[in-house]
Amino acid sequence: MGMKEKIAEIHAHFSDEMQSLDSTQSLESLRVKVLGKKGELTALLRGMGQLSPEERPQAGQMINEAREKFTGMLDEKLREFKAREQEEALKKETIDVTQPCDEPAHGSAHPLTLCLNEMVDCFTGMGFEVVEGPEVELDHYNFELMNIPKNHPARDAQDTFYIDDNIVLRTHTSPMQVRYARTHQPPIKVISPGRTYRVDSDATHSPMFHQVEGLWLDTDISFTDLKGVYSDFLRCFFETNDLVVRFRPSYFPFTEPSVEVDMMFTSGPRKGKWLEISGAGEVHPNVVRNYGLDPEKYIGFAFGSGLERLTMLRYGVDDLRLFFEGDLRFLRQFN
Ligand code: 2NL
Repeated sequence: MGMKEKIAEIHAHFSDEMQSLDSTQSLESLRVKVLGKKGELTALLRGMGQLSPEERPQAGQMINEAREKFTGMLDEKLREFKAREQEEALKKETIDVTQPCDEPAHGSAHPLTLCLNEMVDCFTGMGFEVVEGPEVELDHYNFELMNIPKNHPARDAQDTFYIDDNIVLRTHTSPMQVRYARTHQPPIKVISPGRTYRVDSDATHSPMFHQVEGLWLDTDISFTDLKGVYSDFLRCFFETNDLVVRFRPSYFPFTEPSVEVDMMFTSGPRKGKWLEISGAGEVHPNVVRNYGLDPEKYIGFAFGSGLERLTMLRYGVDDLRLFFEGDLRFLRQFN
């Protein structure tokens, strides 16, 4: 039998077997059987030694052509199988996205953060801008420019954390408002939320606590504006119109006159009890002067509210320390 017939026989055989292939596995066995080291076509190549030198080139060419043809057919079939197998796998491995499963664990905002965001929303809604500043503050800004003189008891090392003779942990956020007022022209209408520090620790006092202080200064901002703005804020924050507000005379070095703000719910379970909310007042002329402004021309009000106090009232929390202990049983209730 000549080379041509031998190849034709292998080809016929190969084509038959190609027909009955059903997997990549049987395909690879056929590849080995025909094209492998001990394969049928490879055997022909080995047998070329017996051919005459004139026959060899033509025989070699025929074998190589057959080899290329078979490889091409096998590779095409392989692609077909792979595509089919992938399709079947995808069908089999379909995920049922409607099947119920465990909720992934996720965190939530701290109650103080929730209430601070509420406060910021209420005040920005009335046109206030939010300004923030350093917690480590110069004594000069924290006390001197806020009209708190050198011998004032608030300056005592027993009440204030001193870094050195001239530097303190701020005891309120108003020094930031001094920084702001000295670099901006009126109207000045800002709130400054942030951490503040005082040497104090019990069920209602923490050495670190948060204040939201407010300042509105212009040529014509009166005590009436304070009453309106702060009452509106409380109705916004507690989400009710059923509350009354009163302004009780008080004293702060940086405001004159100064008041304590109280509120009372007029409905619901906490109806009828006055609650102390905040300190406030008209900005003292000395402080206006320290802002670099003429107190004959500019006037306004300021207030300082404790975020922890307002959050306790809003959620009915009775111990301030719960905010700082990180007990998840407590924190999860504010989801
Ligand atoms: C308090 C009292 C207060 C302010 C804070 C303030 C004052 C000026 C400028 C900017 Cl002059 N901010 N803040 C005013 C009145 C009272 O805090 O014991 N609050 C819990």
